[in-house]
Amino acid sequence: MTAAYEIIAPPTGAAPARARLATDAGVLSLDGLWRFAWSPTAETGRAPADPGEGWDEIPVPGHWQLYGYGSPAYTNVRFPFPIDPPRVPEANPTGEYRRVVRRPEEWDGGRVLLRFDGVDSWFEVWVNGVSAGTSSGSRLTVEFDVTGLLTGGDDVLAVRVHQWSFGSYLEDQDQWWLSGIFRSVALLHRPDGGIDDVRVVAGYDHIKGGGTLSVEATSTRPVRWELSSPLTEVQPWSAENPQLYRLEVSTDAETVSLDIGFRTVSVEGGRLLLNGAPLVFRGVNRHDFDPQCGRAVSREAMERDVALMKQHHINAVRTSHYPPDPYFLQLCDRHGLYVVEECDIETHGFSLVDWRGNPSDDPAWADVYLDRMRRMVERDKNAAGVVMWSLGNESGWGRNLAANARWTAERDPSRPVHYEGDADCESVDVYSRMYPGYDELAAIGRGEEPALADPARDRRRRGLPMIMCEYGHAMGNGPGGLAEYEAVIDAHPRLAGGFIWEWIDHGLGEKGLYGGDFGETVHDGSFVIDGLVLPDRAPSPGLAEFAAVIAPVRLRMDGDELVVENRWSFTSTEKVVFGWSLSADDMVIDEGVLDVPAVGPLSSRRVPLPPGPGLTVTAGDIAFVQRPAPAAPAAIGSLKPARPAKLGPFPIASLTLDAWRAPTENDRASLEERWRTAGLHQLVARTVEERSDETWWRRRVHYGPPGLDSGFDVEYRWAAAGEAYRLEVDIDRRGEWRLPLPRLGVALALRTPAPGSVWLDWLGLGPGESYPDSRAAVRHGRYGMTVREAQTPYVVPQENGNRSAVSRLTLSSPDGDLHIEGDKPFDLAVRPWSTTQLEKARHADDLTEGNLLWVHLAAGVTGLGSASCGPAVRPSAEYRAAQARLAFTFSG
Ligand code: IPT
Repeated sequence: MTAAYEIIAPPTGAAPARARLATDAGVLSLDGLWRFAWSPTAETGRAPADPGEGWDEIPVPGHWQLYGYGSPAYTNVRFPFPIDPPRVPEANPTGEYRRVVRRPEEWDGGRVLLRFDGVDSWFEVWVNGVSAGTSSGSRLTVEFDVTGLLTGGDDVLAVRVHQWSFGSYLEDQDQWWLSGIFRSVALLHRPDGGIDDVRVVAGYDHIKGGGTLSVEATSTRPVRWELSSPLTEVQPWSAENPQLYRLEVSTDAETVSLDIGFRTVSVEGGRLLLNGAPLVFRGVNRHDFDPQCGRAVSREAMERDVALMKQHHINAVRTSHYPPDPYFLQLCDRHGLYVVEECDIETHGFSLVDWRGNPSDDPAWADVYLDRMRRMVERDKNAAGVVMWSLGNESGWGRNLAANARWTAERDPSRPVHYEGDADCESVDVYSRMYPGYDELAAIGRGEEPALADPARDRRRRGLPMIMCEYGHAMGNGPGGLAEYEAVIDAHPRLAGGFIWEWIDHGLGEKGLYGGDFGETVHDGSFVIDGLVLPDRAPSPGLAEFAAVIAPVRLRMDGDELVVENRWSFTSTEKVVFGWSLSADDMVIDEGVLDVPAVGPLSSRRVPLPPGPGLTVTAGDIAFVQRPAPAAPAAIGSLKPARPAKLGPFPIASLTLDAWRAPTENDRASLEERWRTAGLHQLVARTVEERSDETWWRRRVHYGPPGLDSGFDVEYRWAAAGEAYRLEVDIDRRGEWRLPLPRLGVALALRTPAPGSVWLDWLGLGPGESYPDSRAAVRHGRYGMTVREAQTPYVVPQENGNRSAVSRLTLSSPDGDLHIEGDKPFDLAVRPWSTTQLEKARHADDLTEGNLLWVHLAAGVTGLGSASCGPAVRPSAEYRAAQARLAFTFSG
């Protein structure tokens, strides 16, 4: 038995795809509450003519799984059903939607279209029980002509949506499986002689200056158009200066308007250019996502995304892995973001069966492929921000994708075509890779990538610019190593930048639920939690790091000169205010404005620096550079051996060697196994000796893992110095250790009733967390926050909150203060829970505070890397010391 949703076919009854236009013709939103009935199988027993009285109600747009019908499920690559295309399981959850509509009386004559912007995954529409058509392509707009079906009175609109369909085989993106009418629905009046479609190509001639424009409109009546400025006067559009112009196109029946931007994208001499200048993506991959509403994202959420991206210097978005809500593209045009718009095609799960039966190369799927591409390109062809079309993601290669590339190049020669899976660049205009290592990226930058077998193809590919459509996997704590990527990009004009994977953690609900939390049997756990912002869009330290790495102005000190590098392609630094300040210890002693003559786009300039240590120079809130002053060493009185039971107001519960961390998700994919094999997580202590001499009370302890003869020899030396205490710790690695250590130092557990409320004040790098390969965003200064605030609430608890280059700190509780001063800068983490608690927790709310404050003082820590999908920690960011000495003064 074959169901309609198992027949591989483009929509039926659909009007031709066309551009999204603002119009003075009637538009009636059908968003709001609809009647709803859910069935676990496709046979719902509900008739399309049934108006659904007495049924439940559900919001449109929305996903039914988020309103208690069925449940969300997360898989990355694997299809959650057998690969048996185009067939899908009998258990095919189905939603019946009903709503009464009435054609507005003022909609005289003409036609009426019913528009759906997103329905997951296959649906049929009826008006008063008569079918208007069927459609799939979950993230693609479709319009049905319902003119003849509407009576002018109350008409029953019925939509039956099936969760699974043949289309699901093309929608295997790494995200939640969520169904239903999840984008807006509207009824549109199409007056006779109205304007059905407009296509604008607005270029910019950067040599002569001025715009070029071609406007094509589809109507049965004569068309006029008018631009808000003469072409000779228009300013070019770019992400740096997103200048838009209003274009009105009219007939005597309808006026539509478009906000257009003049820009020319080209590939010349192996480089990607915009208006003749280098186009370098400092971008992110963005899914439509909201923790409460899934892919039914509100306008506010989209506005927040764009505002956050702009604040963090991001200039580009790849709409992974489907066309976004159309409003998002309007925001990109308006606020300035370059968009690589991607088609709703991903057949990734076929990779697990060696791509057998991959729809991308099966002629039976050709029409459906082309229909998807066409619906994307036609809808968004006028968007200034869209600078490149992408055929889809992770769908292998085959003739249907090649045909889509051909069609697109013909339909829209103004934009290059991208698809990472076309590894030989047979049909695309840019070479694309995901998660390349640094060496591979540099080799491509130099044009030295391994040759293709076919010399002609090889020559062509070698002449193309290259982008990383995904890099810098932002899962959990990370990514580390972004500055190194940026340095490689900077060094090679062929490299047109890339897109971090990904923008937002897809954690659902308050708790940040991920794969498996809904009882799914097939799932990929927390692999869906890999964004630069947490699910509630709170920026993670990774976003701050990325912003600092890609900042459009870069400052460097070279002797007594400041080097100001302007990385904008079109904007000078004339509006940037440069400032300087001098601080001694933690006090600003002098500050002023630094006179930096305007630096033109893509150039740099040197200016003299004010002399002296403790210097900070800033370029607005875009960039900073520092020459920190060395911290003054603490004056210590004469020492007498002592064993403190208390430090300041805090009784000491324990003091131990600390060579472990709650593995990050990047550690899990790389170093964790080696660390565990070495037993770093379960060191056993044996006191070798305790004795006092004239100065110190000494305790020597051996720490070793069960079953191994390696370990650490540690000597703790305590002394009283007047009112203060001194602690010195010598750590020696014993035996064969060829591995980097998570950290090396000591952990102090201090008793206090409310450890999270303890106030932490420190002098060092901050205010955010930092690691050896993620410290571009932090600067030297004095910072204060509660211990609770010093934790980064990653959705999956893991190592976090390290503060580097700390020279001293104060912990304040209602009972008093404890000051800790290091002889040398150290790494600090202060937590209201132990490493073991952090390691065991699956969700943030598994972490509960007890009555211990954990103070981790380390000589060094290992960096983060991005091994969860990409390169491991670089050797330069590994902590490998064989010996360490730590020395602190504690005072109350
Ligand atoms: C890559 C996917 O394109 C992306 O959707 C996401 O799943 C990412 O991986 C990992 O989070 S594909 C992978 C084979 C590199």
